[in-house]
Amino acid sequence: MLSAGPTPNVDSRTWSFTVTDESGAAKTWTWAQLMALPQETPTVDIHCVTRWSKFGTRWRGVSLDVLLADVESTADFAMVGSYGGYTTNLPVADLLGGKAWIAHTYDGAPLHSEHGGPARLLVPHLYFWKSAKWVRSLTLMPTDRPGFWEKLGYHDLGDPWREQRYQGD
Ligand SMILES: Nc1nc2c(c(=O)[nH]1)N[C@H]1C(S)=C(S)[C@@H](COP(=O)(O)O)O[C@H]1N2
Ligand SMILES: [Mo]
Repeated sequence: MLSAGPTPNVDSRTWSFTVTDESGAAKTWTWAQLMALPQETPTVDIHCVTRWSKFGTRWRGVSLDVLLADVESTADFAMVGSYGGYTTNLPVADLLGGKAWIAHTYDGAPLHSEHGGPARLLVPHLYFWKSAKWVRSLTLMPTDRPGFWEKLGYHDLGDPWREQRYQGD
């Protein structure tokens, strides 16, 4: 399970990322605006639900702490959306506190389109299906709703240390 559909052709010149809060207020960043924000270079281990892990992967991107700093919200959940239609849900608490990034660089090079370029969500402490490739939006939600794989039975949180692969794990 790598991509649920074809690789969408997303150009950084037209790419944007929008956060919408539970009142419907939206904030959008263009590529240039994303690049002008403080950047971080996390080195992290990633875990796919199909049991592979990759250790010490090197990324560069913007922390969700930065992107959500000025967003007025008390919502506990988020739905992340991608170019191409993929969605995945996760608790806001798992996006904050230095645990999640909008990543645009992998191993020192621009993120390859197959791996979500120009930018993807990176949430390494959860199973990798939460790390939406070709990321485009984040919608804050007072109550949890299932995303693409979650509707098909995958777990709403997906903690690899608790082996939360499927609903009920
Ligand atoms: N937009 C989108 N993001 C996605 C997926 C997808 O199908 N579409 N698959 C997920 C799954 S199941 C995995 S394991 C990883 C794979 O990332 P990779 O192709 O960079 O290895 O992307 C995740 N993000
Ligand atoms: Mo996966």
